[in-house]
Amino acid sequence: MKILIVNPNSTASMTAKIGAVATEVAAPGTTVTAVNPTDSPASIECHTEEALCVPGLLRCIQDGEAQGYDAYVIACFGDPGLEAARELAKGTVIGIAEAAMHAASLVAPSFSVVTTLARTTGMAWHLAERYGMQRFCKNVRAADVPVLDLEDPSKNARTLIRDECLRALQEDRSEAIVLGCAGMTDLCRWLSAELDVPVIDGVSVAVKFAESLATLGLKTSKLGPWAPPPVKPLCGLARIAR
Ligand code: 2AL
Repeated sequence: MKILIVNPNSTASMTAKIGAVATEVAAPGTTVTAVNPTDSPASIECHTEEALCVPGLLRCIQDGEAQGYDAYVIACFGDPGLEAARELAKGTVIGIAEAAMHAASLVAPSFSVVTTLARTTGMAWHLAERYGMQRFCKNVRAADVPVLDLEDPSKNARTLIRDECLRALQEDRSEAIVLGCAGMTDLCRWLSAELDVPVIDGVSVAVKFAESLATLGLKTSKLGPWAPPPVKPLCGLARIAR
């Protein structure tokens, strides 16, 4: 089975980190490839950047279709372009926020999301609402760590995130932590040991959900809103096929 992970930001070091974690959790016989568009923002931490990453992300999905991938993971916590990607893909497409929130709801009565910058907390609340996860989500908290600081060991990001997770457990009284950025994927194991509660990394659970659904032969329904987009002239940025 072949799973394509698309990191929709253009930071190759983050893509490599995501690919390494995904490969570690994948079953024998599953090949995981992580890619990123080269024509998207270096990180995604506002609505504008989320919109700007989508054409490049959709090109990656189109390329994946041409290469016969069985399933896809969108590795950004805003789940940008998720439904558009489902229109283009035959296999399942899983966003890491939806995967992480659903997984958290299976292992704890409630969870807190710990994300990067405060301005992204509203975006995560919207997703919780969209996925019916609001009743499990006690809070969305920001560690005030810009996404690209996660790539720079001198920035002390892991301590800031750990401390925000501890505050979440004490103040929100939630029983699990959802990591609110794909760039936190490599911190999951360390944080789990530090906090002694379930810490959910959306990249890892999305890979396992994608793998499970593909194993069961489940694909994206093409009946209705996730049918392929109508064929019409597309120009400039809107050209998603190469
Ligand atoms: C993200 C993420 O997962 N990748 C990125 O560039 N921005 N999400 C976030 N809340 O900062």
